[in-house]
Amino acid sequence: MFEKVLIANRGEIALRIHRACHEMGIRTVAVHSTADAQAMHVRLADETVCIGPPAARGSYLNIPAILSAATITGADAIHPGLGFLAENADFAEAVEEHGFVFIGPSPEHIRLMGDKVRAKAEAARLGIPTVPGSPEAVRTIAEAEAAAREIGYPVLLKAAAGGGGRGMKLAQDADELARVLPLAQGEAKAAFADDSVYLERFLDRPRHIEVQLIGDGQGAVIHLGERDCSLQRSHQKLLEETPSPALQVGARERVTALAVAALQELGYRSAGTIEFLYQDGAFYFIEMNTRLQVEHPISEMVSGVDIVREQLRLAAGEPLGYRQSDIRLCGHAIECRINAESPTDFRPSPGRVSEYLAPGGLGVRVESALYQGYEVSPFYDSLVAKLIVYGASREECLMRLRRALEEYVIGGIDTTIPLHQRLVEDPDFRSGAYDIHWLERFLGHPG
Ligand code: MV4
Repeated sequence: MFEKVLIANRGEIALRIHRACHEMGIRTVAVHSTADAQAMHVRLADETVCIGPPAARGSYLNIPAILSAATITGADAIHPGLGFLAENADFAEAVEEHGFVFIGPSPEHIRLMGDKVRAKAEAARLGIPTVPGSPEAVRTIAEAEAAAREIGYPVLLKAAAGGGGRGMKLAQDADELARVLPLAQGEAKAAFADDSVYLERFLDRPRHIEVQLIGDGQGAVIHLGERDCSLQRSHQKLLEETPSPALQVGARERVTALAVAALQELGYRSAGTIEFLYQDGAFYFIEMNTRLQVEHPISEMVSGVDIVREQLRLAAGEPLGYRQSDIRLCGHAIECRINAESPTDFRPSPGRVSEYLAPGGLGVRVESALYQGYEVSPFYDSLVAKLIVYGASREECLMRLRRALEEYVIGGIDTTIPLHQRLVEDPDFRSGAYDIHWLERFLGHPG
């Protein structure tokens, strides 16, 4: 096993990785920007290296600075966390070329899944159903219209280099398609330096269901069930739960079996997630994430598997060592993302945390790097805490969630806690009857 791991991240996820390392007797190196000198991930680590200025481009995205920090501290391996460099295949390659282990999948798998057109073709080849669409990027209006006639309107234009929903455009008919194609290409070019866009049939009220997978790159792959991530606003997830209240046992078995078989065929190593849209009883592949995800703790709560420990073990070359039948998915878990934002208009709310009291008790887990006196920086993502609650049933989980939200005190900044409190009282949410558009309507009817 590794002796020393450099954690190329910040905030709650850097703490999460530090904790997994220390439980395994691995020493940690924190890297940080000048804005994060007082951050919790820096305070807990065994060694720290300042790698640059507050703006992430010069620090958490600064590949030479991170590799230098690994060299001077004598780290064996680098964990990228999530966001920042976690799905940058060039970074994974550079880490390996410099003689460190990259704690994640192979650079080839990261690169494959980063190209949404290639990823979709690969998914289809691996037997995963995909949304009907253009098999390749469309360049001209004539090409786009021909593809749309095959698919049927309405169609959605998506950036090939994109993901996460940025730059998507909807077209109801050929006229609208001709109008939005250049807009979509322009936005794709600006956001991803690649103007390739492709078309898909538009699904009007799907749920977002994703399957958590772990492979050892030696043929063994297991799943930890699905997560329902349909509660989103502007492609930012607000709350996730597992199991999905929308899936019957048969549908769950179908989608997890498909996902496991695909990653076996790929020879995938490390943790990964396959995302699906689910509508009218059918699943459609949309993307694969080749990283640890923000919402991974809910899968840990129902499975008992420490996903970060598994990433570390597998990166060190250990085999998985257990089978699907050794995993029992039990109970229900919900994660609330708590952002330093106004709960009404979502404007960022950086500043000093004047008071901090985290909830506790049976079935309650808090993943956060906050402490009393900490200054929430305006430079980074506004996620400041994740409240994860476990219950034997969804009912029990909701009771406990309401109680934990009521206990949580974060003073001095605005947070989205009041929004979550409103959500847990809503009859639609409580019944589990929501799709990806439900939250926007809920937010449109305050109080
Ligand atoms: C779609 C879709 C409807 N039809 N594809 C948004 C993020 C990206 N990963 C895929 N996304 C979507 N793709 C087809 N063919 C609707 C969305 C979508 C969405 C998906 C998951 C969760 C929230 C969403 C919010 C708006 C749109």
